[in-house]
Amino acid sequence: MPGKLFLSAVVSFCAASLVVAASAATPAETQKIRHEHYEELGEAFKSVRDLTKASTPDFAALEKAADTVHKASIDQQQWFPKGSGPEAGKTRALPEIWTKPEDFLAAQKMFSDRAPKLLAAAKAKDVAAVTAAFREVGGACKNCHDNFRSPEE
Ligand code: ASC
Repeated sequence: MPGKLFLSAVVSFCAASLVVAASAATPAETQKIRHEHYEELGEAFKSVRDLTKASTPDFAALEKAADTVHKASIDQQQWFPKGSGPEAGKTRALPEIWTKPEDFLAAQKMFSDRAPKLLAAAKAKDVAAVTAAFREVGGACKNCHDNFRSPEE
């Protein structure tokens, strides 16, 4: 029935437009959202450290924080689309992110390779393993900051 077919085409078109609209952030918005993602990651990472310092750690909170860190380690590969560098506004993200994409991906992979260990240690309620994994993940944070982020002004 052509009427029904037309209606379903209209519905699909609208649905597709919604998807496009949802992902069409301006470069400045992309920078802002990226910044917020890293703030959230930093908070979660610091809470992992703080939670392990308690004599009786809150393991549920620890696992939640480690999970946030782990998810960010995967998601961050989507946070640097072309055009969201210094040309789009004030950012500490260095141009090398886009001019040396293989090196940047390797730095991101260092993080996503190490984060699962942190989550596993939190799930196992193994404080010593969390502390060790925290240090390793922190090394991946630092490696990327040293090579792909400009110093604070
Ligand atoms: C943190 C935080 C970072 C990393 C980094 C590790 O807690 O906010 O960016 O650790 O300093 O070297």
